[in-house]
Amino acid sequence: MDFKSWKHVFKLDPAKFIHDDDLARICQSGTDGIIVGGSDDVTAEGVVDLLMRIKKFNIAVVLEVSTVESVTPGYDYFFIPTVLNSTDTKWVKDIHHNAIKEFGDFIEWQQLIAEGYIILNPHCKAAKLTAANTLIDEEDVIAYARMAEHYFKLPILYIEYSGMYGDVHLVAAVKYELEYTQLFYGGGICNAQQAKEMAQFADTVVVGNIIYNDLAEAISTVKAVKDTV
Ligand code: 1GP
Repeated sequence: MDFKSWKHVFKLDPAKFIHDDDLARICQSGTDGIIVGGSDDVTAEGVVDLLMRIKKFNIAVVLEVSTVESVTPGYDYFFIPTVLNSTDTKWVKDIHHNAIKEFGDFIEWQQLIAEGYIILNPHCKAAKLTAANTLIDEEDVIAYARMAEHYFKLPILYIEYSGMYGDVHLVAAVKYELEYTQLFYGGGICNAQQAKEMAQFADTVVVGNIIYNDLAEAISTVKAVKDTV
């Protein structure tokens, strides 16, 4: 169940419909875990409903928290994004501060895992929502990676290209900087070949939207990642 060994995960959006049969195929695909997360229309009902359906399968499940209201018990971990290239401190630490102020006495700290995000697709919803500065070059990204590894000592650094296949050279350059911090890559993976390419460098490959567009291609990414050494 330890996320540190995860090579492949699927990210399911609680605001999107997934048929029971398709969910079963995802959960039984051999993937290492399921992340429940999305930035739009995330409601407590949507999150609970999806969690209950995933819980029928023997698979680790994580809530990637986008709104405090959607937090419910039952997850193996809660991944908490802090957007390193956001220009608004709200998305770096203010929402976090408010939540801890309100719920700090009840938090199971060992279940909380901080994720440093670098959002690099300017057109994705997360970039707009968090006012991410995506006009950054490789040097900037490397500096964020060093900040994550050496300064904040974050357990996870997440290179996020949501909806767009990213720059594999950049992912390779970031990986070169990281030892303790686990590198997640997510964005635009539509087939096994792309999954394999990113798996050469990312510790953990995240596959999202293709689940809803082409389930067979989505499933094919599991073996592609697992076979990459
Ligand atoms: C989104 O990184 C994930 O947060 C996955 O991206 O939906 O583009 O696969 P895609």
